[in-house]
Amino acid sequence: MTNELHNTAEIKLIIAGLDNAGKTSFLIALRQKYNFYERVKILKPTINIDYSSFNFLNLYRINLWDMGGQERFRKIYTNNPVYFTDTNYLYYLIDVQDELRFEESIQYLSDLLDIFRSLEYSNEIIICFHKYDPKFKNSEDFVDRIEMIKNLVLTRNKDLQFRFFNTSYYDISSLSKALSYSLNTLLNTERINSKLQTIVVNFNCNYLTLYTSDGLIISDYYNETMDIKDFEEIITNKINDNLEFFQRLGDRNVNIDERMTFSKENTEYVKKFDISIGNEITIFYLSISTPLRKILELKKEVDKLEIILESTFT
Ligand SMILES: Nc1nc2c(ncn2[C@@H]2O[C@H](COP(=O)(O)OP(=O)(O)O)[C@@H](O)[C@H]2O)c(=O)[nH]1
Ligand SMILES: [Mg+2]
Repeated sequence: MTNELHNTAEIKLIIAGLDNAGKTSFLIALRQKYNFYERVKILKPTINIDYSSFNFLNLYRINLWDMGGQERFRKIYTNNPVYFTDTNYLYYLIDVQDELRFEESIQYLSDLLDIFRSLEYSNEIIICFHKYDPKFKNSEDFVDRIEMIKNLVLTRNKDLQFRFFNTSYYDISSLSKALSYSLNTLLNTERINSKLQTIVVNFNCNYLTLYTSDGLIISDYYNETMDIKDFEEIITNKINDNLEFFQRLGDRNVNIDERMTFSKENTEYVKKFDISIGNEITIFYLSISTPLRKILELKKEVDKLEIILESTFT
């Protein structure tokens, strides 16, 4: 007998890359941010694969496989494609600070891609240019390195699809953005995204983010002028501020589910949704910034999201 009321879909994500690329720290940072502590264990130290798994929205079990990148282990994986079967997404980390090992890293990637070809993997391969720390943000040298590797990977693998992210352990939102990308695709969030798209267009939004009380971004939009630096300064701070605000209300047993702030140029609107998923209530927040003052219309549109969230996740 099982007391589970619903099935949990299994999702398998593999994080690969050379030793020292930052795989373990990438996962540790995500675990810290999202409390992914639930089940972390080292599988057979002889093959050096770290495995961790966690529940997402009570609906999915996300299994993260950290494939240790030392040469002696790499041979074991590449000779045993079974480790890679049923992978939903492959993440490959390249240390952008370690120019001396680019060639080796591209070679290992190429070995892995051959395996994924043979397994008929058809999703995008997610390449993270990792250790792109905030202090290198304006470095032309780094931009050039990344452009060079991108071109190489794309021209040598025209039969495969890629998605590139710049990530750094010192920029936690860069890590969650990279992770959210695959999860969003796997979670079937099209209806949510198309509703949000309508809101963005109708209200000419500066930005819009849908996230959980763990700070996991489910869906987001930023207008063209928003760069990575703005993202950090504006969005991350806003999310933290909103989460704190609603947390404080909750601590005082005050039941308010929206927040509105006006500045000279913009209206900021945040709405909290309590959605019952499985046996538990999951809290979502939708934050919107718009130059318009059409408050009633905005609320009306946002309210419609509740039923879409319910039908997507239950
Ligand atoms: N500067 C910088 N160092 C990092 C970053 N991520 C990891 N590191 C460091 O890189 C080293 C290797 O990291 P680790 O996660 O053990 O790599 P793994 O061998 O791929 O698992 C450690 O000293 C980390 O502290 C990053 O984004 N920026
Ligand atoms: Mg490691």
